[in-house]
Amino acid sequence: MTFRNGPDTDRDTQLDVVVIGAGFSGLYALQRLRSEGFRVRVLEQGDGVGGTWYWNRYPGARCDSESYYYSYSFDEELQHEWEWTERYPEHFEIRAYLEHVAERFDLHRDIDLGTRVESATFDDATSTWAVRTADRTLTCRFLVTAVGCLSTANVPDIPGLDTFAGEWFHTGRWPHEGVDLAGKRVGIVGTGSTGIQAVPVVAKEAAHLTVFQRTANYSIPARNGPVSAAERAEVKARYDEIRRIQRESTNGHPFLISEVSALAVDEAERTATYEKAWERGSLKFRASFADLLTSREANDTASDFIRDKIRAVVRDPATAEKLTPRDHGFATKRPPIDTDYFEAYNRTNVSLVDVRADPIREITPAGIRTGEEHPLDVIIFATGFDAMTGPLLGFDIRGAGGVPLRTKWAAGPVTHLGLQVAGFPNLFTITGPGSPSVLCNMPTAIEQHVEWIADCLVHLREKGVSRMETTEEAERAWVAHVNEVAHQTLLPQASTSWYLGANVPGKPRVFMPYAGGMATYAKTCAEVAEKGYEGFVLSA
Ligand code: N01
Repeated sequence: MTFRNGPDTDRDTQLDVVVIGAGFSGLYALQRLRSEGFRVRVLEQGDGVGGTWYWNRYPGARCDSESYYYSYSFDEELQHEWEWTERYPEHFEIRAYLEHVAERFDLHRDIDLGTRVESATFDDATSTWAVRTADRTLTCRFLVTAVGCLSTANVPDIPGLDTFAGEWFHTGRWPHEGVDLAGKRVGIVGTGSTGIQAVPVVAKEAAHLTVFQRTANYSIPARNGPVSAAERAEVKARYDEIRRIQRESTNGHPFLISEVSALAVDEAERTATYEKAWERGSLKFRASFADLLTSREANDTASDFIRDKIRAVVRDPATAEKLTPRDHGFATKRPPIDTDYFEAYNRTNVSLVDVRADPIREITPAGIRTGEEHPLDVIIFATGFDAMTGPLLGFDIRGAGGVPLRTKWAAGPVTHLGLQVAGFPNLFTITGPGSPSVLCNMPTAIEQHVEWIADCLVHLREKGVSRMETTEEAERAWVAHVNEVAHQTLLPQASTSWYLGANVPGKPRVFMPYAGGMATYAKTCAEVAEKGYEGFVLSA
């Protein structure tokens, strides 16, 4: 049910918290904050809950984390009653799950769907936020952004797109009624996680698929399949342990990274380890050895292993060579997993264009022109997102003194713990830049943030604090730490990575997520709270 209020009702003006977004973060923020007795309103631009999963409905869209742990852990009954059907849930199953959560916890009564926030302005005099939508203004003490990290579609500015006679779509804004690709000549631009999921599915439906690849990518087989009753029972019996490992891990997954260096074992043992991980499938491949993300030499062993696999799968040697990544190491960009991605290039109706060697010059009414014209009926942009900062800068946030967040972040995002920005009191950013977020299984990162914020607001209420704001000093120290930690890894070296903002022309190159690991990060956040919110100024 959707509530739409007239202006100046009590419900609009006497809120403790406004939460922006009703995906994984916003739903849990509402549940948790409301259960602590706060008056909360959630504003969601989509016409349904689900956030990222409300919008991403492209062919092949499913989660790369396994279903049983890409889910909430906060409610024992919820995790025991929900039955996942596949090892990796497809988009509609995740949406069904989130809709179930919204129903189960009676969340809809405090969510306004179809409500896009246009601006949020902090009022110094009252220490409140005014949150404006198209038809009203809500006033709240605390503003919590739950806008996601990968929700602002990046459609490349290619000349001639408006002249294209066929249809074009961005994967992150896929039409809800679906797109009939049968018998069509389809082009997919982009070979990140999304493109790699879509290619094999589209290839089966389209008359012909042309993939436009700028950067070749590594991918590990997902090995998807149905979840058996026995597997389900086993997971449910072990849920406590699974959730504990998730919280104690680097990436929020229920496995720990090996403590053995890839260089400490001989080649036969190393290859056997990789083979086993390849056969098992999943993102766990990157946990095979301790130093895949810290030693170039160690990383080369994994990268070479996958390059060999690509050559073994793809029958045409020239295509295999084009598909072989050489400009970055495995997992230094977000590693995709796939179902028959490389195999798709063995089909007679799939062709590959290397747009680094043969760049896209323009889009014509008939298709995409590189050195030659590729005739197309449909273009699918799997070109990713203006990640992490895009969703926060997509509306006008103004902090103390009317300073726009866009100005504050002109040279790149700065935060303390990825949770607050100096000069923006009472604003909390769930999975903001500077937190583990996208380097982590998202629900694990989200739950930690929501719980920290909720505990913090309870503390402020108990102490009679109406204004909380991080200091520039704490922010500077955290940004320096985030950079230092990132540079202890190979991650900043992948020059085309969206972690760095490199996929969006003109975006400042800043390594955005915190690479120090979820467990370390959560411990730091807990210590900050224990020390009376060190690095934050609390005032009445
Ligand atoms: O986006 P990407 P994505 N001309 O930015 C190319 C998450 N995710 O949507 O690498 C030609 O990774 C670009 O080339 P390059 C996951 O975290 C999660 O695939 O910049 N090509 C690249 O190949 C993932 O990492 C799931 O040189 C252009 C591609 O487009 C994140 O979302 C599933 C171009 C974009 O790849 C983003 O993945 C799917 C241009 N002008 C995704 N511009 C889950 O399982 C860009 N490209 C939850």
